Amino acid sequence: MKSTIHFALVFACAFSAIATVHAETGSEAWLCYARLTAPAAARYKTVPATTLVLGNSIVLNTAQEELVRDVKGMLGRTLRVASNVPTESAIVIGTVDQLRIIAPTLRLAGDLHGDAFWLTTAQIRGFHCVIITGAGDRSVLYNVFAFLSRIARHESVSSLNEVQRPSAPIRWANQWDNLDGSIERGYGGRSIFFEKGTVRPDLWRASEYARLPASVGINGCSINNVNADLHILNADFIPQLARIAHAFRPWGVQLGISVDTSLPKTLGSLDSFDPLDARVAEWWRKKFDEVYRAIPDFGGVVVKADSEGRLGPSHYQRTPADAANVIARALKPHRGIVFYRAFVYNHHLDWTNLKNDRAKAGYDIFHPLDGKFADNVIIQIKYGPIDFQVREPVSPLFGAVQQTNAGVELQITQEYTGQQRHTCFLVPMWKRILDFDLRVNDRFTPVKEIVAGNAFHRPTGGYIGVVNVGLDDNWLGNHLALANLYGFGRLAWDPNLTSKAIVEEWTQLTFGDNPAVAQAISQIQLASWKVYESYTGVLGLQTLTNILGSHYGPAPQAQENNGWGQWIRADAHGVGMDRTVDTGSGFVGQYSPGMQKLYESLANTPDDLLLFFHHVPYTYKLHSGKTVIQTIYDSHYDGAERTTQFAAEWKSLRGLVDDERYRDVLAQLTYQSAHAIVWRDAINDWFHQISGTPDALGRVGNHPHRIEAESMELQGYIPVDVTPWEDASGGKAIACMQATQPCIAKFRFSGAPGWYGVDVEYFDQNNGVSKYQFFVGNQLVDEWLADSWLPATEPNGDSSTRRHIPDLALRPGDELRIEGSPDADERAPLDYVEVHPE
Ligand code: GCW
Repeated sequence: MKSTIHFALVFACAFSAIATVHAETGSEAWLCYARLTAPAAARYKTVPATTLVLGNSIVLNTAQEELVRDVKGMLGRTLRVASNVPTESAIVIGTVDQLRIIAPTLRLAGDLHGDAFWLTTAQIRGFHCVIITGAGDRSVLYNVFAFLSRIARHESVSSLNEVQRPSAPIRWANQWDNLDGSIERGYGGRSIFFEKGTVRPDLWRASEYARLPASVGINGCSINNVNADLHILNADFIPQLARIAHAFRPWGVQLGISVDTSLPKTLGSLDSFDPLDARVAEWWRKKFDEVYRAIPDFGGVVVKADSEGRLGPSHYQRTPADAANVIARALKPHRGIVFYRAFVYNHHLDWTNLKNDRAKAGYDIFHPLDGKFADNVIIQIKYGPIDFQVREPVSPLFGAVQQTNAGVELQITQEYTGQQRHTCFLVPMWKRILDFDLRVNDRFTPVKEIVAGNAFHRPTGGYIGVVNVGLDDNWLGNHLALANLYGFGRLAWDPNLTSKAIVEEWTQLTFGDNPAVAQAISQIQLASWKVYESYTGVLGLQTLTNILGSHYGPAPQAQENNGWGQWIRADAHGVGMDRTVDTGSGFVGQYSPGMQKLYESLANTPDDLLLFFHHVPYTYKLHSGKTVIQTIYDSHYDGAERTTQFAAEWKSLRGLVDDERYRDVLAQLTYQSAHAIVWRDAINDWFHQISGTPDALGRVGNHPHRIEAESMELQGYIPVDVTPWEDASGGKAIACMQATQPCIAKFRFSGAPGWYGVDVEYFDQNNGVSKYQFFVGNQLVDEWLADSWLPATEPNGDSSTRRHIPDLALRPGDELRIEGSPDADERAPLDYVEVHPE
C-alpha cells in the first residue's frame, strides 16, 4: 500500500545564491530542498538514477516518496523507482533485515537497534549503491532525511559510511492544544488538530506538521493541553484521535494524549478516582484497551496532576507513584508509556515565610518516591526548578531519581522568552542544562547522560519539547523561531552537537547557503538568548514578566507578595532569594555536595545565577567588579542596543533572502528592538525607584529626546495612569475618551534645523484598531493602524509598541501633531514621542 501523503507544493521554497528571490511563506520550514545552482548540483552527478525500496510499509513508502520528491527539488532529476534487486546502480532503502536478504555478504556496521541508522555506499550484485538502512522503518526514514540534508548543505555523498544512534529512546513533542481550537501558550495561530470541541475534518496540516519533527528524529507527539480536557477519552472522541494517529503514522510519529487523573470519576461513572481502588484500575485498563483497538501504535499519555488547580492523587492522600502506576499498568500490555510531570507545587505558598520555596517542591515530592514508579513511567522534569524562565539552575530532581526513568521537558514555545515576537534561540540555554554535571555520587553525571538512561542504567528516558505550532503558515509565527524546533530535535538526537553547528545546519537548510546570509542569521541566533536575558531578567532574577497574566511584557512587581513563589525579594536594601542551607530556604541542600559548594557560597555562585540563590545589597560587587544595581542598569541598555543591531544586521540581507521572509523577519526584529526599550525602561525605572540608587551613567529616568504625551497640548485626550506604573514612561499615558472625532496631542519642535527620526510610543491593544496620523504643521507625514495582535486589553508593557517615522526635515517652531482615532475599547493611547537627530 502506498501512503497517501499530501505534499503541499503550493509554497515552493525559494532561495538561491543569485538574487532571483520570490515569495516564501516558511511553511516548509527547513525542508525546502530548493534547486541547487548548477555548480553545486554538479557534485551530485554520480548519484544513482534509480531508487529501490526493499519493503512495503507506510513509513518506508514515505521515505521513498520524500527521497524522490526532494532529489527532484534540489537536482531537478526524477529518480526511477524500482523494486526487488538492483539491476543497476541504485539508492537502496530498507531495514537491515531486508538488506541482508539482497546483500547477504555485506558486512553490516555493528549492531543497529532502536532508531539507529547506517548511511553507506557499497557494491550490491556488482552495482554501486547508496544504502540508506536502519534498524526499523522509522530509522530508515530518518536516514533519508540525513541523506537529503547532506545534499541540501552541499556535502559529499559519494563515499559514505556513517552510523548514527540517537542519544535517548524518547524524543517527544508536546502540544498544549485545547479542544476548542485555542492553544495554551501558543503563538503560531490556532490548533492544527482541533476546532469547536472536535478534531478538524481536514488534517492536512497535521500530516504536514509531522514531517517536520520526523525529519529531526522526533518519534512521538502528544496533541492536547496538559491541562487536559475531560472529553479526550470519550468513546466518540477516540475514533477522532485515530484520525490524527493516521495523519502522523507515515512519519513514524506516535500519537500521545494528555489525560486527567480524575477521568474514572469525571468521564467514567465511578464515584472515585483513587488510584488504589481496584475499580479505578479496571476503568483505566478497559479504557486503554479501547484506545489500542482504535490506535494500535498509540504511544502513551502525559499526566499533570496536583498542579495549578488540577485534581490528583493527593485528593485521596495517594502519591504520584500510585497515580502514575495505575495508568502505567493499563498501558503496559500495549507498550505504552506514562509521562508523569514533576511540575507539582503549591501555588498558595505563604510569601512572608522566608523558608518557603517553590523551587524545592519537585525534589521534595518525587525524591522519596524514587524506585516506586513502574518501568513504563517517565518522570517528565522541567529543566529548572521553577518554570521555563530565561535562566534557571538545573533542577536538582534530575540527580534524585536514580531508580526511575527521567525525561527533560524543554519549552520550544517561547512562553517566557518573548512569545516568538522576540527572537530567542534556545539551543545554547538547553545545552547549558544538558551539559551541566550534577556530580551525583561524586561522578560525572550531566543531565544528558541521566535522561539518556546511561548515568543510572535506566531502560528508557529522553527529551520532551513543548512546541505549540499552530495554523500560521510558518507554524510558530516567526521564521527564526523554527530553529528552536529544529534544534530541539537535533539535540535530543545528539546533545553533543554544538549550538553553532545546529544553527548553521538550520540556516543553510532554511535560507540557502549564501555565506553572508548564513553568517548573519547564525550570529543573530547565537547571540539572541543572552541578549533577551539581558533586558528581561539578569543575574538569575528570571523573566521579570507579568507572571499573573500574559507572561510577556515587563512587570517585576508581579513576582512578589503572592502565592506563586516566583519571588525575587527586592526591597529598599537588596534583592534576590536566599536559598542557601545556612541562612535561606535550604534549596541548595537538594544538590549533591559538590554542587552545594558552588551555590551555597556567594563567592562561588556564578554571577548569572547570583540572585536566584542569594539575597544581596544593591551595592554588592559581582565577580565582574560591577555592583548588582549598575549591572542591572547597564545590561538593560546593552541588551536593547543589541536588538537594534539585530535589525540592522538583518537589513544587510535585503535581496539575498526572499522578499516575504525578509519583510516578515525585519518587521519582527524591528518590533523586538522597540519592545526591548519598553523592557529596559520598565525594569530600570522599577529598580531605580525601589533601590533609590542612581545610574552611574545618568541614563535611567533621563530621556533627553523624549516628550511625554501627558505633557503635550491635548484636545480630547486625557492623561491616564498605567498599571503597572513602570510600563509607561512617567507612569502615565493619554487616552482618547471621545467617540465621534479624533483626539489631538501636539507640541512644538525646539531643536536645531535638520533631519530627524521620530518615534511614537503607543499602545496596541487587542480590543480595537485605533488609527493614528502624524502631522508636521499641516502636512500629514505618516498614518497607521494599531492592528497587531499583542496580548493586552489595556495600555501596559504587553501592548506598548512604537512607530518609527524616518527622515523628517524639522525646523524650530514646527508643530508636531498626532491625531488618534479610537476604536472599540482601544482609546488610541499614547505614551511619548522621541525626536532623534538622524
Ligand atoms: O508555565 C506554566 C504555564 C501554564 C502551563 C504550566 C504547565 C499548561 O503558564 O500555562 O500549563 O506551566 O507547564 O503545566
